[in-house]
Amino acid sequence: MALLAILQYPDPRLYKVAAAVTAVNDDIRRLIKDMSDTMYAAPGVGLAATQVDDHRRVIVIDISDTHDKLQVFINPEIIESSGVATCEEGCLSVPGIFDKVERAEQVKVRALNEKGERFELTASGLLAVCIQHEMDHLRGKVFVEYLSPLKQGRIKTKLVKAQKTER
Ligand code: K1U
Ligand code: ZN
Repeated sequence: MALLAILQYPDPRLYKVAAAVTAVNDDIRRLIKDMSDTMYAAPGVGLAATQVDDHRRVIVIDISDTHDKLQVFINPEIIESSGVATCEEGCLSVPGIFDKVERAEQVKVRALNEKGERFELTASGLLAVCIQHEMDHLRGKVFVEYLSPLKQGRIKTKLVKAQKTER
């Protein structure tokens, strides 16, 4: 089992835009395994490759209580969205910070699975929130950027201070 280091906000590498995966091969499957081990150990319900400093379009999500319903999204695209919902979000790259974010209530996603097969899925509730949150990571966006500049400044100050005392 390989646990990967999770980048902490405001690390500039979190702002990189991920590139499309060109072949779903053993290298990508190793990344998926390492990312899922890292997500379960954190613990979290999702993880984007960006957060482990790998800038390819790969997401893992498991919103089950039993940790046995891993969902893998390679090169995800939202092809339909509807409604508006506000949900309290957290992020493994922004430890200890939770705040409300408004997003689409339902999304239809097209992606590849770990075998390289194309699939489409319609999601609502926590899964829809998680998909949108992780897809934001792939385009270099962290959820705190939806908050006011005042809150963003406070969060940045708090986390930079915490990271200095950790060293
Ligand atoms: O992207 C990430 O850092 C993962 C993030 C996903 C997420 C959760 C909730 C709303 C939006 C996005 C997390 O997993 S934060 C940790 C968390 O929410 C959690 C941890 C353990 C059990 C249940 C939830
Ligand atoms: Zn996150």
